[in-house]
Amino acid sequence: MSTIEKAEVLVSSPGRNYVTLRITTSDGVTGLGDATLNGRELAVASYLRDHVVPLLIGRDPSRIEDTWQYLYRGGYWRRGPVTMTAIAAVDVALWDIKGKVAGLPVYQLLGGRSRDAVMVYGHASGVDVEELLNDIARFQDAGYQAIRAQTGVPGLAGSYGVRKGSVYEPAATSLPAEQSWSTERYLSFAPDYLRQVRERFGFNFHLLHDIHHRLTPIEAARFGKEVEEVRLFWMEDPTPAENQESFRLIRQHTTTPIAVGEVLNSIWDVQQLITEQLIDYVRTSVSHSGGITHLRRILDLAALYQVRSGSHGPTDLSPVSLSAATNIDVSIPNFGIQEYMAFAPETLNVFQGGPTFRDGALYVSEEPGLGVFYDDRAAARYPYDPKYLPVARRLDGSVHDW
Ligand code: EZ4
Ligand code: CO
Repeated sequence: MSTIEKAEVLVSSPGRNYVTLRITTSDGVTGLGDATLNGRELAVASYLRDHVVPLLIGRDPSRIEDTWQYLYRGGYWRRGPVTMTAIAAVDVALWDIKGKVAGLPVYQLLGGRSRDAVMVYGHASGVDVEELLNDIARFQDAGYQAIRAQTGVPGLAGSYGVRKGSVYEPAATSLPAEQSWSTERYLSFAPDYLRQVRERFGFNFHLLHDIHHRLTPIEAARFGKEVEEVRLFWMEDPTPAENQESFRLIRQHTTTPIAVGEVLNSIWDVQQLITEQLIDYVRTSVSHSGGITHLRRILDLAALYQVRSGSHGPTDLSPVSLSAATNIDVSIPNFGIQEYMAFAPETLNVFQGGPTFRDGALYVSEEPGLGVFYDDRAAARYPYDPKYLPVARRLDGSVHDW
């Protein structure tokens, strides 16, 4: 029997910080898992190194479900981003190994293809509306069929989702940067700029918008109602989702579709959102929600309630995660859309292979497993560089959801 011989936790910063788990079997097969948790990287690295790797040595790498249950139930302390990201890294690495052993890409092990292309959405942004409109034109020229639009709110310092230069990275400072927030200013500005986007570019593409947990349920209801004429593909994270039932209030007021889940980690975190049909897209990701094994379970539950996938996929999820996500996206019946941001060139020096982007879509790798290779020599040039996500404060100085 083949056994797990080695599990290495690799921390590097090629363009941004990544934590990667590499499992090697006694037959010399390696598998990669992404363990990156933006701004809290070393907590997951320690969880793996100190508490998970010792349990993996000598185990049968083919027993993916059993290993998942062993780490989840066996840890006693359940759920949460650190635990679920660590379990995800192990799970994804074992799927990678299983694919390589079988000589098949992972999607073949998940039932094969349901579609040829994986529609993605890109992030258009600008410090003001004019810059945003120019950016949307650029994304359309690059072939995107779905575009997320974010811009700065006049009078507020710093904005969520506005790119500086060619790469968007909100975790950019050695201590958390502070941004300001005013719900009143946002609500009187955002519906109007989304209307301007439709006036300029029409309705022949999918338009998305991320509220990033900033509104109360009744404010989100008002926003959703006001933008109905804009026909958003979705409004994302309209309100924090710890209280799943609060989405009922939003639903009672608006037909604007809702996407939630990038900060959630388990099927129980989205259970009520799904079973009560309070959302339209679930954004739990392969790396922050327990890996391929658990995300598939979430998406199967979602399919029963006509909730579709919309996996989180910014660059703080590594190319290993993007490959795993794409393998799920091509295979499931209830695929919705995949978030996608181009990686920095340094990232692609270290993580080689994975899906390819063409005409607004991702095409899955046909290599056995996930098809991503981690280049240790290249990684050695990019040591870990601690960075934090910003915090948001209201105009009276109190802390708001970032
Ligand atoms: O802010 O992943 O929809 N995408 C997002 C992301 C998150 C980052 C935080 O690390 O909301 O841009
Ligand atoms: Co988001």
